[in-house]
Amino acid sequence: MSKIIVIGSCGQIGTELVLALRSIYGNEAVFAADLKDECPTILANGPYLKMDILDREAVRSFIIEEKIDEVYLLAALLSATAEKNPDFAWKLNMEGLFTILDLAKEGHVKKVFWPSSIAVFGPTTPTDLTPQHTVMEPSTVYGISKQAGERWCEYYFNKFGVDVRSIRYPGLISYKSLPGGGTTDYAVDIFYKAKSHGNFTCFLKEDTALPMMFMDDAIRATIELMQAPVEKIKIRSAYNLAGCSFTPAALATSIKKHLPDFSISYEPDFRQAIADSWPNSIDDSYAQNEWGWKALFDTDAMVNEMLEHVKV
Ligand code: NAD
Ligand code: AKB
Repeated sequence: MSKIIVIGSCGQIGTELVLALRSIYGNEAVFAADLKDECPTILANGPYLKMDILDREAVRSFIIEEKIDEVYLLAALLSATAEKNPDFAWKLNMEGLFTILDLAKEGHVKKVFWPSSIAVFGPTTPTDLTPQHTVMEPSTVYGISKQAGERWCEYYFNKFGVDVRSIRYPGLISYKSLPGGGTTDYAVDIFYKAKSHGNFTCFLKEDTALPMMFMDDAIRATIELMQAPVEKIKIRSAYNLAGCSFTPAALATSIKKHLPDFSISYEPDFRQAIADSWPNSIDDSYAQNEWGWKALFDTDAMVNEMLEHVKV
């Protein structure tokens, strides 16, 4: 039975990923690890430890002593937060990755999951149905760190045989935990404001289309990618992944089908420039063809789930 650690477990993805992995591998087999002192109640069904991914020696000791087989490395600064603190974002997003890739290179870890993002694309990338292989000139520190991370993952696979797997997640939409400082966060906040206030002020312009995905699809994709037979994983940088794609105006229209009095207004801020540099939609045919990926939630299905489950 595999022993697993999820580092950055208390964030938007980690919370749901830990719960999903525990339901497959057993509660005791999946360690949740994060900077936070206390284990959040939602993750109290299994082991939790306080861990700073930047403390390379502590991370190495734990993983070696506990004989961890698989690492999911989620700790990072996201796009909007990273722009406010670029030096630290670069340090956090890169150093943690090297610590884990080196452990795998030395044979202490069998498999690594490290997420990339649609932020690897930039203003010169084709915006509609962005292909897997295309121009990538990211203009944010977050995107630069993800692109560099992808290159290093591929390098460690080619040179050292490290079994590292990755997805370019779109903006993720969830109700079990809140997003942590991204440009796509509006697409979660809108549901809380729609239910509590009946109106929402969006920090992006109404016609800003972005690739998005409901969290259930993202968690399923992550687990399917990690469970896929090694010969099916031909891309060792990161796979494009598509869920749904919409503008703030289109999302508001979908919400209004349930809440007819809902209204939206627009006050774009610095995140508009980040969003403008990212694709409108993604071509994920490589993920579909190589390991059988298929999204289940379109925009209306995601909106149904969010409005049903968001608690205000
Ligand atoms: P998040 O900000 O919600 O969670 C990150 C977690 O990492 C937090 O709980 C934080 O406390 C923890 N953390 C921060 N610094 C740490 C450190 N030094 N040591 C240990 N833990 C630390 O982020 P998320 O949305 O869950 O994203 C996880 C990963 O997925 C990131 O790499 C992110 O770039 C990537 N990603 C997320 C999205 C998305 O829409 N959520 C999209 C694309 C890619
Ligand atoms: C962000 O907006 O920074 C993230 C992402 C798409 O990587 N949600």
